[in-house]
This record gives sequence, C-alpha cells and structure tokens, in this order.
Amino acid sequence: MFCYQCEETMNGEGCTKNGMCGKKGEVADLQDDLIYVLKSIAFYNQKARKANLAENNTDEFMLDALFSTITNTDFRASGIQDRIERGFWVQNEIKQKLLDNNLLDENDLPEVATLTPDNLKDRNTGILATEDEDIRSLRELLIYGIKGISAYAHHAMMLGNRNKKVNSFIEEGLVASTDDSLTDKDLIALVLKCGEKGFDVMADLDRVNTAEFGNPEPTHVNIGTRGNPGILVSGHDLKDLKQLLDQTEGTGVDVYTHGEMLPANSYPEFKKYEHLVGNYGGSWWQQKQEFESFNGPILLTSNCIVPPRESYIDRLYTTGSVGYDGATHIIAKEGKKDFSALIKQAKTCEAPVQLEEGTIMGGFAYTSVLSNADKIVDAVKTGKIKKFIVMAGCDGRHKNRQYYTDFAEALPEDTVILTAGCAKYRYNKLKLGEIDGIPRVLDAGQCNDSFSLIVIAQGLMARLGFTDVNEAPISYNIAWYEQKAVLVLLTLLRLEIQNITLGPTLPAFVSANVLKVLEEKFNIKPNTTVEEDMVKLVE
Ligand code: SF4
Ligand code: SF3
Repeated sequence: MFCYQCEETMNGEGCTKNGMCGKKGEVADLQDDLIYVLKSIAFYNQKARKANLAENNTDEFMLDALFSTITNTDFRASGIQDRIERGFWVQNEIKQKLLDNNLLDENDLPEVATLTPDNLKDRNTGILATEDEDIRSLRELLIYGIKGISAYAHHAMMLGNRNKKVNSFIEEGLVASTDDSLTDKDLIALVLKCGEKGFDVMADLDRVNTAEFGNPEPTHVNIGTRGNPGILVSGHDLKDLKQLLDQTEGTGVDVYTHGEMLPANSYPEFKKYEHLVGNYGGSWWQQKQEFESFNGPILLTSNCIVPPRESYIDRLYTTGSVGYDGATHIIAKEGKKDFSALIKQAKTCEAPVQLEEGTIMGGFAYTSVLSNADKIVDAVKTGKIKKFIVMAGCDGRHKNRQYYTDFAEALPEDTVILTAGCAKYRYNKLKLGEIDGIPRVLDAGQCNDSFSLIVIAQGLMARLGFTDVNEAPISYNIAWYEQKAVLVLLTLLRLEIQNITLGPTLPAFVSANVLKVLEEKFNIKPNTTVEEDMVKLVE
C-alpha cells in the first residue's frame, strides 16, 4: 500500500504497511483498485453523458464509491470489494449501451478503458504508478478534491439534489488523472476548476439542507445529559438524523449529536424534537472514550469513524458510505432506513454518563449573521472589531493541534473567529466572550458550511465597501485533516483568496514544485508558532 491522502500520514510522507488511521494495507490496495475502476467508468460515462444516455444510478454509485475511500469512512475490505464488483457491472452496462448505439470504437480505447475484472490484478493502480512527482502530486490533489465533492454531493443527493455539471466534472477529473498528455499547467487549471465545483456543491447542499430543515439560527446547544437511555448520531448526514428522530419520537429514547452533527441542533426543524437533547462530547478522534461512556447505540452516518473498542462495537451502527467490520450496517430500502434495532437496543442500555454541562453556541450561518450585518459593520467601523479570522476545517488527534486552542486564546479581544467543521472543537468551549453582543466565535456549522463563511465574508466585505477580497479585514488560518478540507481549500484558492495559513502540517502529496506554485500564485503558507502567525494574521 501507499497512501498519503490525509494529514496524519506516516512521518509526513506516506503510510506503507497499515494506515495511521487504522486502515489495513489490504483495504488501501483495494481502494486504489476501486478508484481505478471509477476512472474506467468515468471514461465511458462521459461519452454516455454526451449522448444523453447517462443514468442517475451511475452517479449514485460513483458518489458513494468515491466517498467510501475518504479517510475514516469504510474500513471494510468486503465493502470496497463489493463496490469494485458493482463497478465492473456498471462499466459493462454503459459500455454495452455505447456499443449498441454505435458510439464506441473498441479498437481505439485508452488503457484505462480496457480494464476488466481479469486484467485488474496486472494493473498498477497505486498512486506511485505516476512516476513524475509533480504530475503525481497534481493528479492526487485533483482526486482528493473530487473525493471531497463526492461526499457533499452524496449528502445533497440524499435530499433529492442532482447536479449534472458536478457529476460531469467528477468524470472529467477522473479521466484527466489518467491522461499522460496533460501538463502541469493543465492539471493546475483542473484543480482550480475542482475548487469552483466545490463551491457549487457546497451551495447545493446548503440549499437542500435549508429547504428541508430551515435556516440555522443562533442556538445555545445543551452539552449535558438527562436520565433516559439515548442514541448518539455522528457523521454529517442530516437526513439520517431526521429519520432517526421521527422513529424515536415517543419511545422514551433520547437522541444526542456527536462531532460534526452538532450543527443540527441549530436548525428549526430539528429544534422541534423535544427528545433531541443536545450534543455529547467533542470531535471525532475522542470517540473511543465518548462512545464508551455514552452507554447507548451509536449511529455513524459518514466519516469519521475510528477503529472501535471491543467494549462498544456491539452498540455501533453504520449507514451510507461508512462501514466497519463488526458494526451493524443499515441499508436504505426505497429511501427509508429502519432504525428499530438501535431503538430496541437503546431501551436495554443505561443513560449516558454526563461528561460536561452547560451550553455552547451554534447556528451562525450566513442567514443569521448577515441579518445582523448592520451591527457587525458598525462594530468594524467603530474599531470594536478589528479583524475576522476564518479558522475552519478539520480537527485531528495529534498534540500539535493544541496550536489552534492556543491561537484562539491568544487572539486579541477585538477579533472574531469564523468557524465551520470539526476544527471548532479546539476552541468552541473556551470563554472568549462577546463584542457588543456578537460572540467572538461564530460557528457556521459543518465543514460543508464553509460555504456559509464565504457568503458571510463576501456579504460583510460588500457592506464595508471593499471590492478586493484580499483587502478586507479577514485572514485565514485553516486546519486540514481529510479530503473534504482539501476541497474547501481549493474552493478558497479558486476564489483567489491570498495568504492562507495552512496547518498543522502541509499535505505530503504536495510536491516541492507544486508548493512553489501555490506559494507564488496564492502566497499560501504553513502555520508556524502562535506568536509568529499572530503577527502575520492579525497585526
Ligand atoms: Fe495513512 Fe491517512 Fe491514508 Fe489512513 S488515510 S492510510 S492515515 S494517509
Ligand atoms: Fe471532521 Fe472527520 Fe474533517 Fe467535516 S469529522 S471535518 S475530520
């Protein structure tokens, strides 16, 4: 195996035996094969799409398969193997349709299109098959951005959204990553196009989320517990939460959010449920302790799952693209998921052990922030707010992430943090206070709600009279871990945002030359120390 797609990759270079995340070498190799099968499907489906022969089922398959390979999503060899087999079936169906319509010359196919179940084992599907370090770097940057797109498009699809342009770009990018005629410049253009599609897909997800569940509103979210047995929901999928809340209503079983599901507590539609008690625990990497002390069943609706302890694996359920051997996987039937097994088990469990008490604030999506824009603009004009710092992205388990807590604490009192994603858990329980009633940490939601931060930044900038995005009093200190954060970063770059500070370490898949281009074009920089970065980002 060779995998370097996430921030905690071994020695900052690449995982080569088993993943630092717990992914087995066998699964990593299967994921490489799966991605290669998807590239083959993409070749055929591009042609089918042009001829109006593409099927929604193919998009659904592609989104789920890509999503399953994101860090901390599907750890099962069987889960990935199953998608490979289905992938060959999909590839064959499309190919046959093209042949039936005289749209394919079988004697003129690129290598990736000649893939079959029999010759798969003879192909080098690994990342290192691309020898040129810079081309490899750009191809992987593109693929990781596409994985990020797939996750958000999948959540949006669950709520009925289909964006043909986004799905078509996924195919374009997958095929481009096999095309040896493309130069580094061509690939850079595609990487930035990926950022553009990232914006579109986050906008799609925001649209369907808010249409379905209302606009998030500032909310004090309870972080304590009460005495009933409960079910804990983690991951990112709001439709799964909705189905669970409907099925648990009146059963005496409470529901709590965990990790990236915290923002659900701020949507009007979810606030209606009296048995949605609040949020339990912190970010994804703390789940081993927190799932144990929760006592009841846990539902993972997407990443991040970590290899569980034996003590709670019998209470662990997965659904959608996420999976783990030993956990029970729940499959949708005609769009409906049956959570009765969790409810039945919850009734036999003790109530959660309380870890903390009080509340934390959430719900600062663009609708709620911009409806208070006058107040915020006044605070900027009168000098009460000097700077906004966007601290969005991912959290991670390594000690160096203490930097983000220290940075948030050290920020001067005339600064406001704009956050989204699980990165927030490094500072969302600090008592950072308010400026004229405006909290100093404005939490827009999940990582996909980075879209909201962009709309907030653009809205405030317009009201403050700035025409250049880089002139506004906003700086960016982004934390990344997995591939959705890669997509968010590409989106920021596509919007020509300069001077982004990125940490806690730079991606191993960015080669020295690609980094040089990013530095020259966007002045992107690694984070350093709190003191040094404070000067760069605030002074
Ligand atoms: Fe290593 Fe990250 Fe890949 Fe897991 S996802 S194998 S930790 S690089
Ligand atoms: Fe977090 Fe996994 Fe990236 Fe949605 S839950 S941001 S790491």
